[in-house]
Amino acid sequence: MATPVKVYGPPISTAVSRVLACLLEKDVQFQLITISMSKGEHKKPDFLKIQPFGQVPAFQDESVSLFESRTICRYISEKYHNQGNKGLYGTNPIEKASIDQWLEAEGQSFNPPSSALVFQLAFAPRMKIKQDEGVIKQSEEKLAKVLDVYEKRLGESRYLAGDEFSLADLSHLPNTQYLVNATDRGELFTGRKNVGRWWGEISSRESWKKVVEMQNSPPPRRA
Ligand SMILES: N[C@@H](CCC(=O)N[C@@H](CS)C(=O)NCC(=O)O)C(=O)O
Repeated sequence: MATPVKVYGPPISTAVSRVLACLLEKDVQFQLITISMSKGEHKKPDFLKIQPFGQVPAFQDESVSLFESRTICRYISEKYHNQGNKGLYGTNPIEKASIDQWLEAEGQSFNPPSSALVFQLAFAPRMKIKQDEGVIKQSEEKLAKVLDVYEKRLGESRYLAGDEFSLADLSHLPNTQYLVNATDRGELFTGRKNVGRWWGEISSRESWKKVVEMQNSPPPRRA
């Protein structure tokens, strides 16, 4: 039996949960090694050897070490292309290019305003950090413009890169989960007909429901 791959980081991290969703879609055995960010474990020298920026996730597959969640997802999808959801990263160059295009849109256009809103609206209050109203307003305006583009696209095709669920859709799950369920800005998604329909479909996948369960379970106790 193959050695399970290792993912380092807490499932509540959006970048970690992206990788977990991909592993579950691809039916890849993994070991989750919880890193306590509140204790600063992600800045310790041993961790920096596998994630030099001191961020989560880090990932290991035998002798391979990787960081950057979207890169890790691409690697998992390519290496384990014959198992789990076989079309997750496309099956030919045109499908892959379309998935890459929307993955880039997620990373470059969707993620900056949505992760700023997740931090300001969901995490800052829990961390007793003062919210920045200027950042909230600006991010909400930027995200609304991105979602107008998505609304049009999702009126033409069922998923972002075409008619099948792909890595491009998966990559949007973590930030959207927080915005819809842990802030009062869910309307940005559910108030748009096609985006709301898409969110309903992608968030009810078994893989994502398992990730949300992991986020809601207390971290394992360590000796
Ligand atoms: N682009 C990176 C972002 C990683 C990232 O920002 N991780 C956050 C948690 S979601 C983190 O480690 N923050 C702590 C820090 O930057 O010190 C990825 O997708 O892996």
